[in-house]
Amino acid sequence: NDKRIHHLGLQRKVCSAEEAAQWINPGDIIGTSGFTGSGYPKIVPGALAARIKQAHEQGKEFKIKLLTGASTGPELDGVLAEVNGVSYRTPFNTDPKMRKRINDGDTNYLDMHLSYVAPLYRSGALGDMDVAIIELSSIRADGTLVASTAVGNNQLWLNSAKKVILEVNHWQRAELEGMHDIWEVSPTFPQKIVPIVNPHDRIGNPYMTVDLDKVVAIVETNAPDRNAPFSPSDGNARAIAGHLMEFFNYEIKKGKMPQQLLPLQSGIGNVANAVMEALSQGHFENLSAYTEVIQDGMLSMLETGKMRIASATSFSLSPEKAQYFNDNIQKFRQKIILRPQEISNHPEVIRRIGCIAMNGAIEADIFGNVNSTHIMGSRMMNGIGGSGDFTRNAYVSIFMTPSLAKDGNISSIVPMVPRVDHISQDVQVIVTEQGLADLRGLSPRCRAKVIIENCAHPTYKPLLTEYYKLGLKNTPMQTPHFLREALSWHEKFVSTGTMLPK
Ligand code: 0RQ
Repeated sequence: NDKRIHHLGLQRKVCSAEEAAQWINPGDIIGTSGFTGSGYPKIVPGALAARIKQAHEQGKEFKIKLLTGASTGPELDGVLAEVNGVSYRTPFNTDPKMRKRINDGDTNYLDMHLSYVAPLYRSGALGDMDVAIIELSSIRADGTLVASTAVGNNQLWLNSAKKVILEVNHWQRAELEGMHDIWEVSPTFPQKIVPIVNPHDRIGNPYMTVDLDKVVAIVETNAPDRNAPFSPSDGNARAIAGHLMEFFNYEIKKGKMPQQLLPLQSGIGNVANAVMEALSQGHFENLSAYTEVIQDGMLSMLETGKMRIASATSFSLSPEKAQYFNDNIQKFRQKIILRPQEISNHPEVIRRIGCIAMNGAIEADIFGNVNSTHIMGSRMMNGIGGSGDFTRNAYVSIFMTPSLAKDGNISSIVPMVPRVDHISQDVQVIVTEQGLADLRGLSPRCRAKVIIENCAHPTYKPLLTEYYKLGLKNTPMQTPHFLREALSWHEKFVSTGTMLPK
């Protein structure tokens, strides 16, 4: 009685996941829904993985190219990585099995800004899509489609693919209908202005469209989103959140930010969630978010009224909060807008509305260059995700990281980062549990002093100061470095397991 497919013609396309997966051929470019563990297809990828496994056992080649919104879950990236079924993956991944394939060289991975996926696809650089697999919460009587908990690149994939497979997921609430805002940029230049001035502005339709003749299969599922639990916020995360609250209060006092702050963008993870918790307990009112993902902390603030509106492209919730959202969706329907990722992360809008960007970093160097993606310069962690979309264009760009990693054997503040994802010109504030460095307006030499003084752990502070002095002695120029030692901390960690001297 939970009928979700209201279009008579499409009802006749319902089949099993195994039948649906037969439409996919070796070498196909597949575009799926899914963004940070939400809204990805749950069962057709498993059936495809079984086919790939069988083909490999018979000595046949079978790999596909996989384009998504962002990270998905074990039932998509996980199962396909397990059978070594993906030759090319873009734009973002957090699945451990897929990460291993990427780092082992089995899967070519293009890590890129999430707002750039659609423009790059339209340019032809990513090839022509063969099959789209899109999770929905329902199909309306007129054949238009209601997305589930992620919008991502869905509409573009639906427009572009030669064949479309739909997964209608009964675990997703039918009441998601009305929460999406689907608006497409013009495919040619000059593009239309994106008419969003406030996070609450709705500019498009609540449904997606598809050429019904392209729909080859529809599968019904009842499976939860991945929804990884958060690690409870620890002392470091709370200290980072505390420094940030102080910073916001100071900006308000100076009259540089309004009492309700500016629209927040917040990355994923333990620290981001602790910041949301701190905001929910603080004195701020009427907050808003123009962000990529809605996490637990934001949902709580929307419920208590601390936050009035959140615009994003998907959810990234713990299992408990996801269940809570499903059980109480009426409370949230008017307060959440889910947009295509090209719009949720659009530089034009981010600049116009003046976001506060808050993202995690793996490490930063003493001049404020940030590495978000590669461990020790080579091993891919996740990818840049949307952090660059927001960082370059926000009103203020903040990076957060504990000052130590791996039991203190790694300093997150280093002489030189072996990988730059966010150049120093884009990085305005760095905050660790030790303190906050407001780098706005500072030259490299001044940045180095503030970062070492405010952000480095006491264990590494003297070593960083020593390095900086060596730099001043050897190359007393705009950006003093001592090249022979610039990456020696990383080299030492790789060969001895610690950045600390003996
Ligand atoms: O390793 O998993 O082996 O334990 O890196 O570190 O401290 O748990 O931090 O979960 O906040 O992730 C940058 C990866 C931080 C994330 C990054 C090791 C550490 C651990 C994770 P283990 P933590 P977080 C919106 C914006 C890019 C995308 C983005 C990220 C693991 O924030 O992916 O911002 N950002 N998107 O031990 C070596 C160091 C280290 C280190 C930490 N200095 N050296 N290893 N680690 N610091 C969302 C989307 O775009 C979708």
